[in-house]
Amino acid sequence: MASGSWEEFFAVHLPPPDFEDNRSLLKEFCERHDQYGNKIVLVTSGGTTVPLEHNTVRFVDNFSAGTRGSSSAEYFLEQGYAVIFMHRLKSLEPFTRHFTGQKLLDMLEIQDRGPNTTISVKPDSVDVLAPILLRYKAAHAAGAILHVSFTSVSEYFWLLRAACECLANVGARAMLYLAAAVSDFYIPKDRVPTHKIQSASGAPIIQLHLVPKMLAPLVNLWVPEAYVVSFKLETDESLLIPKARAALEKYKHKMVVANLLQTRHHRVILVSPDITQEIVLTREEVHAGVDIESSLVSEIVRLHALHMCARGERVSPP
Ligand code: PAZ
Repeated sequence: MASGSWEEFFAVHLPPPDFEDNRSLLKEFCERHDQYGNKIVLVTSGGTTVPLEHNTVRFVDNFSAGTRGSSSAEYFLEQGYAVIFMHRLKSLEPFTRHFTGQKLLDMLEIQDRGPNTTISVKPDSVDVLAPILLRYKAAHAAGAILHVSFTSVSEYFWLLRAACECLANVGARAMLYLAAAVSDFYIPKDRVPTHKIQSASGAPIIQLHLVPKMLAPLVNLWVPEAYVVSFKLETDESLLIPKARAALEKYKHKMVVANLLQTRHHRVILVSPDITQEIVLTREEVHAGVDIESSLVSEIVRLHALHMCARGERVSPP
């Protein structure tokens, strides 16, 4: 089934309730950093949902824990970028991603003395916590990171377009790093029932429609000067590079980072019109907990600098 146009999508799907607040935050953030000539990256992270009911009990989800996006955001901050971190609510976030589950509580010890109870970090955890806490505090004190969140695919598109509108003025100093896993299929608003689908009515037949491809207006209309990096996730190796190349050919953006679900944390392939470059972590690096995003972000930052030079922008060191 053919997808409707992106204009139609925005006409039919209303903005989320907190949209104007987020738009103001995005505008203030971009204007402040633009004023100082800073580079700004929009990192999208996590998966979008497609609700099956307006009062949503059930939804179709896209797989992504948010590891790629949250880790990359930290490396962009290290490289001197201002970061808009646009993520799926409750997916991994920069800095706190290191302490999921019980990890943070396990690093603490408590001296239970009634009203004089004290809580402290265990001596052998200080070396782990301190460097992350220092980077977190520094990023927040400098106002270098803005968090905005989405859940459904339509919330994602509204935020994406609003962020692009703010980044348009930043020109070639803006980068879009689109690591979120965005639904390819959705149910048009007028076909979504208001209330929970009842099993008593029998097994529902749900027809999904194609989501319009937002990369086309994004590259051509919304942020034509920006350095745009999209991601391609596949599970079949034979499709990975052909599909990455086809996306570049179709949307004419700067780079596709191709990865396979099974190996995404230790192998990525950077596909641009001129090069195909693989980054692979060694077994030792994987064991040592090295993030592949460290090398990935370094390489993309280098290519962004070339893009800025080609457009006459001064490249400031991190
Ligand atoms: O968030 P995560 O680390 O679990 O996964 C990252 C990823 C595989 C979702 C990302 O690298 C990616 O490929 N995003 C684009 C997905 C897509 O093709 O829609």
